[in-house]
Amino acid sequence: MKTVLITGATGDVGTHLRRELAGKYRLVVSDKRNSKAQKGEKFIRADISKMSDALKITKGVDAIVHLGGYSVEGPWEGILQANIIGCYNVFEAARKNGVKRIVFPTSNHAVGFYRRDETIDHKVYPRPDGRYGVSKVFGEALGRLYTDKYGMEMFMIRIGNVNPVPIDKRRLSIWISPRDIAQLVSLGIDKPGIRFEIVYGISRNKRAWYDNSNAYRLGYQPQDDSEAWAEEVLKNEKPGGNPIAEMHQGGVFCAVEEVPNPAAPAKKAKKGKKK
Ligand code: 15L
Repeated sequence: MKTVLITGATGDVGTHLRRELAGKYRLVVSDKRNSKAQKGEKFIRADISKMSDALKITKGVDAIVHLGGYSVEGPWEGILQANIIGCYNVFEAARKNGVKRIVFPTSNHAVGFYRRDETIDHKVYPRPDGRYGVSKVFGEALGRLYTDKYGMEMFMIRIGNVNPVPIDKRRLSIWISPRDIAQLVSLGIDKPGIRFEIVYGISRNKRAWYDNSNAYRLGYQPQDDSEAWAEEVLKNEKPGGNPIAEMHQGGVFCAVEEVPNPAAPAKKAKKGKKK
C-alpha cells in the first residue's frame, strides 16, 4: 500500500478526499490547523511556508497531493506565503526527499478569463482571473520545471468546484463530485508513466466549458453529471449579476478583489455583543 501525503487536509477538498481515499492508501495528513487523525491516518501539524516543516512532512512518502494553500482570491500577502512560497517549499522538499510523484490541484481560476462561450482544453495559454489564479499558474509552471529539470512526475488537476451537489449556474459547468475527484486523484497517484499532465477536475457535465479529452485518454471515467441537478439549480438562479462575472468562466473571481475565504478562522464575536 502506498503512503500518500495530503497537505491542506482540513480544508473542504481535503476532507472529501480523506473520506474517499481511506483504506486505499496509508494517509499522512497535514495542515496548519489542528486536526484529529482518523482511523489509519497519521496527522502532522505543519506550516508549509517554512521549509523545515515541508521537509518534515514529505519524508518517507510515495506521493503527495498538495492541497495546502489559500483557496480563493484575496490579499497578496496570504497568497504569497501559502501558494507561492508554500508550493515551492513542498515541491523542493519532495525533490530533496526523493518523492517523485506530485498531484497538484490547480484551479479553474488559472484559466478563468476565458469566456463562457469558449471550450478550452489542457493546452490553452493560462488566463488567470486574479492573484489566486496567478499562484495556481505558478504551481503549474513550477511543476513543469521539476519534471523537465529533475524528472519528477506531475499530475495537475485544474479543479472546478468539489461539492456533493452543484450549487449554482456556473458550477453546473465546473462541478465535480467527491467520488469523481477521488478517482482523478487516484489516477494521478497510481498511473504509471506520467511525466507532466494537465487535466480538468470536473465530472462528465453536459454543460462543461472544458474539453477534458486528456483526462479521458489517461483513463478517467467520471460517474456523475451536474445535469441531474440543473432544473433545480436554474430555478433558484437570480437574474442579472455582474456582467464581467457572467461573461467569463471564473465568474465573480474576475470582478472582485476578494472572495470569502472558506479556510479563514471564524471571527470572534465582539465583547459585549450577543451573537
Ligand atoms: C476554487 O479554486 C476554490 O478553491 C473553491 O473554493 C471554489 O471557489 C472554486 O474555485 C470555484 O470556482 O467554485
